[in-house]
Amino acid sequence: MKTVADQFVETLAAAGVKRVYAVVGDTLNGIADAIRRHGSMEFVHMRNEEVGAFAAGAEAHLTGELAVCAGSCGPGNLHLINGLFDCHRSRVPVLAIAAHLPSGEIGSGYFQETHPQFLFQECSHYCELVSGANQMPRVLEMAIREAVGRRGVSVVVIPGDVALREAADAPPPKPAGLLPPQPVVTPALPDLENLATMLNDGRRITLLCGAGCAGAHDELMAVADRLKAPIVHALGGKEYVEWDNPYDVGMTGLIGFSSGYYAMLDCDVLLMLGTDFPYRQFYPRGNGVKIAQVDLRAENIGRRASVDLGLVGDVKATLGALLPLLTPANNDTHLVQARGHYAKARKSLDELASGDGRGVIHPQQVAKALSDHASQDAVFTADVGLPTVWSARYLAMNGRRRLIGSFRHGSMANALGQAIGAQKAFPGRQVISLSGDGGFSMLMGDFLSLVQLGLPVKVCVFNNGALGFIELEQKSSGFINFGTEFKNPNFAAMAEAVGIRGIRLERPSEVPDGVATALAHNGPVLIDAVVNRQELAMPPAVTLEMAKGFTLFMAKALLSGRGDELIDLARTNLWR
Ligand SMILES: Cc1ncc(C[n+]2csc(CCOP(=O)(O)OP(=O)(O)O)c2C)c(N)n1
Ligand SMILES: [Mg+2]
Repeated sequence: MKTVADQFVETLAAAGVKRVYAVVGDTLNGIADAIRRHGSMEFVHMRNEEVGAFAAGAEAHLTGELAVCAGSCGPGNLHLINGLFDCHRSRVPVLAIAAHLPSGEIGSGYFQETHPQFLFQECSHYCELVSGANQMPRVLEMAIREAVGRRGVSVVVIPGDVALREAADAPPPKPAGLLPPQPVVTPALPDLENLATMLNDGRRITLLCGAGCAGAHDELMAVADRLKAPIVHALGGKEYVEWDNPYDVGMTGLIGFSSGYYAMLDCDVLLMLGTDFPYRQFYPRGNGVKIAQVDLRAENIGRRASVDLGLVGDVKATLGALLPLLTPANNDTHLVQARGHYAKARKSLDELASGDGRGVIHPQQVAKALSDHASQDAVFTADVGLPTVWSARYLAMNGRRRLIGSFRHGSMANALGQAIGAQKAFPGRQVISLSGDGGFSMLMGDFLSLVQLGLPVKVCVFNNGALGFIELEQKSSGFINFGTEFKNPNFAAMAEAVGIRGIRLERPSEVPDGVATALAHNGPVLIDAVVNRQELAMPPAVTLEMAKGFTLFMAKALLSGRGDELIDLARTNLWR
């Protein structure tokens, strides 16, 4: 007898799904067994469903194709939620299978009862309960189309017993109808002409580029050249924009650097391309600065900064159509200034990574060493917290390397799961997780999956013994550091104990060889990089508020007998 679960798996296969990241159990057993019997799809046995959702998200991010994760009823699928929020906000196509209670028990306060259709509502485009065999094929097909077409999460909630019923007689899914290709969206000519007029009238034009610039590198270079415009990027745009780019002036935002920050403020026209960069304080305000924005999603336009012109279109097609309407700029002063500023900012950042740590390893040195030694098509994943800062500033992109993080949802503990998904999707590529000690230990169970699944992921733990990013936050807002310290094990020894090569770095002189050896190792590795806890990752501009906060923090630290922390802070940051 063909079951609903069999039909479910056949549809997934027709949509090109190659694996399902999941923790099996009770109400999910039927679907898991159908996957086993179908034979064309891998059931990736995770330790925690949340990690499975991060893994599916990374796979979808890298391939652009549908990826799938699953959890059993109640707590099993609840664990998916945080990872799914990340997938949804990063706009990657992921289908979650939320197995549900036996259908006859729904609403009775049964063991493990939750209401997934409500719980997953906010982190999905589409979330429906399958209540009968005849309903399943259409629900699953609609879920797939929404996830892929609207780029985000769909959730199919399916009671365990419904999955085991006899399948309804439905035509087999047709891949071309299941996965219609994405349209190419170009604004109407009069709107492009308005944009061209604004840009042709500008003298100091800056481009702010985000993840929507994927695939538009050539067009971006041509427009920047025509306008002699510096290019600032948001973190989501880094992997698509930064490389082979003579107009690049770095990143803006809290974790960016000064040249990006000033190129944004010091322009008369800002053109935002495929970016939803959220920090409003970094946008130019007043003084006659004009802002234009191009985005595929109308709802993104004007929601961060008030725009003078908003166009709905994809960046590549829009820039291609815009280019012939632009007159070449005859003055490159703004670009030259911004580039000069960038060279200085880059030099001082590189100096911080030089390895002259006088006893302590500065995390910048480790990040730069990873970038220097990684293969040319490496996939990097970065944990939220300071590892994201080091990744933004020190990982060199080249058009083939990829960088994934939790850049919109901002969840800790993303990097290991994303590395698992990246390595599953690309077994032959080098995958490097830049993990915080907080992030790594938060979902450490799936470190064991590297052995179980045979994945040669390189995990670099930035072991600063603290929730470092939060310590910086606390300092700059006048709080004394509190609730942030870790009593960590020797992570390298721990790795060895579970069958993974461990390399511990305690001195700056050990970093280059240690990183090179780790990356050359033919299997999973953990680098336990014991880095400076008191590292001051300076934002591009220190506001009066931050300066006040910092002064208050210093006063409080002195008064509460924690002057030694201040000495450490000064010793490791000022006297380098
Ligand atoms: C799940 C979750 N909990 C809490 C936070 C708030 N938060 C952001 S960064 C951070 C510290 C991260 O510490 P760690 O992983 O050790 O990295 P570090 O900044 O020390 O390098 C915290 C607690 C979050 N973003 N996500
Ligand atoms: Mg830490």
